Amino acid sequence: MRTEKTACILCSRNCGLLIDIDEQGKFGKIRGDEQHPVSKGYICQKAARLTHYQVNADRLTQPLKRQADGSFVEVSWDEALDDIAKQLVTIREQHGGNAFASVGGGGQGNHLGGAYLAQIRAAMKSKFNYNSLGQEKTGDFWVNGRLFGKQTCHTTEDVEHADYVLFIGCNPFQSHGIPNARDTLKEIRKDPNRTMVVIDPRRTETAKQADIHLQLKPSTDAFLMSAILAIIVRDGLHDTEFLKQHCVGFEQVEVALKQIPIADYVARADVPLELVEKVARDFATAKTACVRIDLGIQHTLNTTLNGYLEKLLYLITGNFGIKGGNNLHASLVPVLGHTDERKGHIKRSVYHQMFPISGIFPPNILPDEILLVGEQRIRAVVVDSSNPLLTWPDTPALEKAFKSLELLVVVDVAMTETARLAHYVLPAASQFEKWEFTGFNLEFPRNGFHLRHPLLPKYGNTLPEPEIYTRLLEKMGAIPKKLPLLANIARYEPKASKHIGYMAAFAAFLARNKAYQAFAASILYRTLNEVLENGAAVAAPLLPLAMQFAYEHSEAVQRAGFKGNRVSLGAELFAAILRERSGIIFSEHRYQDVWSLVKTKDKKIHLAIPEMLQELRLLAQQQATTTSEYPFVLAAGERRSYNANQIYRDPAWRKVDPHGAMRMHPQDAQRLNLVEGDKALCASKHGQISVVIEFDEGMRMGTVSLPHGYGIRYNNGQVLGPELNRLTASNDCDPLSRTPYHKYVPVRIDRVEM
Ligand SMILES: Nc1nc2c(c(=O)[nH]1)N[C@H]1C(S)=C(S)[C@@H](COP(=O)(O)OP(=O)(O)OC[C@H]3O[C@@H](n4cnc5c(=O)[nH]c(N)nc54)[C@H](O)[C@@H]3O)O[C@H]1N2
Ligand SMILES: Nc1nc2c(c(=O)[nH]1)N[C@H]1C(S)=C(S)[C@@H](COP(=O)(O)OP(=O)(O)OC[C@H]3O[C@@H](n4cnc5c(=O)[nH]c(N)nc54)[C@H](O)[C@@H]3O)O[C@H]1N2
Ligand code: SF4
Ligand SMILES: [Mo]
Repeated sequence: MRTEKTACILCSRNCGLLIDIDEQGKFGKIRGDEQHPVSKGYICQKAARLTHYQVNADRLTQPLKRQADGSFVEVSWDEALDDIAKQLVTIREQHGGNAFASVGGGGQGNHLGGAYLAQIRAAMKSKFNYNSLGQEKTGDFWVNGRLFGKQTCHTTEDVEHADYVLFIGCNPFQSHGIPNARDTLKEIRKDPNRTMVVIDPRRTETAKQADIHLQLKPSTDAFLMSAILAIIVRDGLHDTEFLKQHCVGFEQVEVALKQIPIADYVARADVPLELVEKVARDFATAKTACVRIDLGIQHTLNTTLNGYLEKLLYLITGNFGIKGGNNLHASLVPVLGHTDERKGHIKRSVYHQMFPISGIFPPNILPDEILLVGEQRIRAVVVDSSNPLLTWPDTPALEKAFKSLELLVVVDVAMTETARLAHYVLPAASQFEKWEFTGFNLEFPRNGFHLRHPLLPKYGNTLPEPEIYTRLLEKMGAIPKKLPLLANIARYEPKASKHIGYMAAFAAFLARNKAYQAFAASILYRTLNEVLENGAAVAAPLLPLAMQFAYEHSEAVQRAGFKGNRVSLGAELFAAILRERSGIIFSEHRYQDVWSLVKTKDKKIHLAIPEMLQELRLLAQQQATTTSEYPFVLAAGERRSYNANQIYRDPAWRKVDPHGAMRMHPQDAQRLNLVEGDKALCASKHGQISVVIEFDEGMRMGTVSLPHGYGIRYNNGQVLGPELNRLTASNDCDPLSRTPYHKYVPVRIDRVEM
């Protein structure tokens, strides 16, 4: 038995883990790694079950090719990749870059493969990067772009240190998303001087710990948040000094807020006015306050506007750039790009003429971009680390679209519902069999990074994604098989130089060979392979990123304990990343540094966003969309104790909730003549699924919820739990970001007679 260090791959927190592994490679006890500089030993109940991810009946071991009759045969890697390369090149030559899209490229634990997948897009001359961030967070990123100058400016919230915390549409007790969530919540609850407010239609596990719970009507957050903002401005509680010094455009915002009919909007949210007045006042006057939001406002009506109003809450009260407030953070790995739709050269989708946000296209439009464009359609798709057939809106539309493709390749560790439609299924090494990391390093002022080492030998005939995509690029002729000059420099460079000489040669090489710039990741990988031990060269794209980061943030890196000048510091950082098995702190900023992370030219926050002020004006006209035919609002995709996206496929991992039950208030159930455990039919305008009823007094009347992460056919068997996205439709989405209204699905529920 040995004990290895790694991290949990089930949510964006990536808590550090210690896993006992026996001689056969079987996982034993799993516990938190106290030396992990961010999670410090914290874990939740989900991590202990990771053996079900590592070994299960759906694990892929061999490349598979689909036959005419729909069955799969095993093929060699060369056979699969030769044919895929040939087909991709033909499609590119005949139809150009519009004919290809990538889907996914990283999940909750794995972002390394995505850097390599991006090269396939480049080789295909395509800009079409579709992934799940485009069905939750892009509205938020768009607002960041306008406020802070670039969509790469990503905000975080210092819940751990705030005196007053507003949780809007998130349930960190179950979904985490903030450092050591349950401990952090407990600390706030225990401290009489700190206040926790939860705004959520359900009395969630987090709401039960809160000082105040505003159990609003679903989808009315824009009304409630604008009323809170209006109260703050009416009572003169905004931070005029902060606004004068750091912001422009407040005057227009103020005019808009002064027109908000406060009592009317609070009534629309159906929460007590006095309580809202109190929250507004106490939030604005708290010494430090921050706001944490998530899908509750991102998967419902007014998605992008909600993001704007949420940010105004902390900005107009000056809770930005301080301990206990909301802040921007620095990133080592650029998960997000910047794409401003106002610039003419932005590549839009062909059918919807949709622009990317942070470089990402929204899943909602993909079926149409495949099915409705004729000659200009998307013909080939590579799916990586995603199971869109279950997780993207409108399963039937996506199924039809994927079935019509000329080439669908799925790269996954497991046989998924999406993989079953593919022409080729390529087996990836699991996240415990390869080098991995994520770019979910969202902390400020201290930010951490964890490169995980492979813990287990090769499983079957699997390969890590960097190897899969590099071989594919070589077979497509995008990069040569060997670059002897660079490899030689790497080999003969003195070890003490930590690759600085190599990087200089590499930069010179790319300057001379511009066509190779898009393939830098694979070139680094291949040419450093001989000098980095144990296959660590797959992580070599971190070397230039570390160097660039250290160059830009040298003082923050030095404060984190690294020595060197602006050039050598990055090499030191990379060496530490490779060495430290529990991860590292790579930057330690000061709060005032937040202004160096703002990317507007004048370094001010631009508060007035015309599109958002216009939406705010139109809000008054918004009508509810439930009808007598579809009287309930379904939150389609709740986070619970035993769901974790689609990462666990074997249902044996769950200790509770085998059916993924529909939660309903007992009085609603009584009216429908339903008792607990009953089967019912849940129908939206677009589809219907069967559900099992569970009572929950915490549900608001008239609302029901179903969990995310079910609907899987494990081992090609029966569907287990709700296939949520049979109920959702591609065009039920935010008009600006096109992110879906998963938390606002009007449904009817009927008892099934047995
Ligand atoms: N256990 C578990 N944890 C997870 C995941 C998982 O699958 N399982 N997935 C991870 C991922 S990918 C993500 S993005 C995060 C998401 O994390 P969260 O967004 O925190 O999780 P959800 O439960 O989807 O939604 C949060 C809350 O929104 C509320 N809500 C519904 N409608 C409305 C509304 O109209 N207004 C407001 N204010 N609230 C509303 C719901 O009642 C719910 O409590 O979780 C991550 N963590
Ligand atoms: N109705 C509804 N739909 C939703 C949501 C909702 O609340 N309601 N939530 C949405 C949200 S917030 C998100 S983030 C998405 C998530 O949905 P997806 O984008 O589909 O991502 P995951 O569910 O994380 O899927 C992970 C896939 O990666 C595979 N995988 C695991 N490890 C590796 C690896 O190392 N390499 C490769 N190649 N594959 C690997 C797993 O087997 C699995 O198939 O779902 C969205 N869909
Ligand atoms: S699921 Fe999230 S919070 Fe729980 S152990 Fe894993 S990374 Fe940590
Ligand atoms: Mo997500």
